This record gives sequence, C-alpha cells and structure tokens, in this order.
Amino acid sequence: MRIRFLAALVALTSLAWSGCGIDEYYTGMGQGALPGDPLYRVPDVFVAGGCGLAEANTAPVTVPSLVGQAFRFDSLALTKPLPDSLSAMVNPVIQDQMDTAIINVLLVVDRDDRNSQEMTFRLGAADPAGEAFRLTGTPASTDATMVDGRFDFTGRGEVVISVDLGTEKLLLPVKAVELSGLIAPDGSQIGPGILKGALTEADAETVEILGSSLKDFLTGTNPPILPDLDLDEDGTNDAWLFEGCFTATPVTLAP
Ligand SMILES: [Ca+2]
Repeated sequence: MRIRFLAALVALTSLAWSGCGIDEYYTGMGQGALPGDPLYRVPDVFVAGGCGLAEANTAPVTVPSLVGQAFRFDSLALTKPLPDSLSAMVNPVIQDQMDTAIINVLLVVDRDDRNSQEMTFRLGAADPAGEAFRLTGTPASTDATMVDGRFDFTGRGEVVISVDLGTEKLLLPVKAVELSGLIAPDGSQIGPGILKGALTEADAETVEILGSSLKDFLTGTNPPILPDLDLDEDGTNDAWLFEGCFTATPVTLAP
C-alpha cells in the first residue's frame, strides 16, 4: 500500500513538473517505458455513462423505513476532473483509505416517506467512533425523490473528502453535490451510485497539493485541466465538474 502510494506521489510530481515545463522527470519504473506511458493499467472501474445506474434493475425497498440508517461510502472511483491516467493512480489510494477507515463519507437517512416517494438525507464526512461512525460537522439536509429503490437528490449537498498523503492531507471540498443511487430491497447496500459535484476555483486555490495549489496543479498539467462549470452563470467557468461512481453499506451512526 505504501509503495503504491509513493509511486502515485512520484507520478503526480512528475506530471506537475512536466506540466510546468520546468523539468522532465523519469520515474524509472518499467524497463523500456516511455515518458507519458501510464504507470498502471487503467483499472476497470470507469464505467462509462453514469456508473451503470441506468442499466441496473430497480426494485421496491421492502424494509419498512430506513430512517436513522447511516450508509458509509465503501468505494468511490473518480472519473472527473482528473484524466483517466491520473484517476487510475488516485483511485487505488482512495480505495485503500476507504478500506482502512481513513476516508469516511456518510449518507444518513432522516426521512423516508414511501407515500410521497421522498427522502431526506444528510451527506457528510465522519470519523470512526469504536465500531460506529460519527459525523464530523453538522451537514445540511438534502431532499431526494425515491422510486423503486432509486433515489435522486433534488437539493444539493456538500462534503469534504480528506485524502491522507502521509505527511499532509489533501482536502477535496466538493460543493453542489447531487447523488443518485440504488438502494437494495433489504437496505443492505447502496449501489450503483453516482456522485456529481463541483470543485470551485476558489476552493482549489486554497487546497495544497505537493507544494502548490490544486488549481495550479490542475491547470499546470499537460494538457491543462481547465474549469468546465459556470456555477454563478456569469459567462466564465469557475469550477470543475467532480464526478465519481460510489457504493455504500450500512454502518451504525454514533451520536
Ligand atoms: Ca462564473
């Protein structure tokens, strides 16, 4: 795990440098590898077109009510804004840290009205508390529709995803989050699910990664990854679309 993390870091550094045109950096990983060759095969996690949610079989939830149930993200594979080659390096790190309870994102059910086919959730970061998990902040409520096991946010949530980079933390503040997902009839899991949100330019300026801002990092790669969302609709893009596929499983919510 550590070696894979270090390899990812080396590759990120290499990308940042070559992107800035300051230097070229060869990782030396793999005889005969050429600069620009991916270090890893892209894992088969990039399900094209909505994480397979549209194709999944829906079925009514048979559990009478999910109110009070917390679901913890146990996988999150980013598809945007990072290019596939970079996602292929970052996603295994995210997966490792979800497996080891370092990255903890909860989706808590506060309302589950089968008659009106509506639900209300809270989405937020959490910390382990014994065998349970406790929300780290006080996330706002977000409404959703729920038909035949599939929920779709009608409001917007936000969450900060905190990735442990060894000596520092990479904080990814994701705004305007919309979730859609399929709840298993017995409530035993959510998946497939899709997360769509926005990483704002203002946030990316304050996030540090490898000694520079995340904004400079993204715009400094080759080719540059430029903002592709105009959140305030003033005609100038000010955010990156942040997208990923997720699954989640029930956990106990600590008060
Ligand atoms: Ca704008």
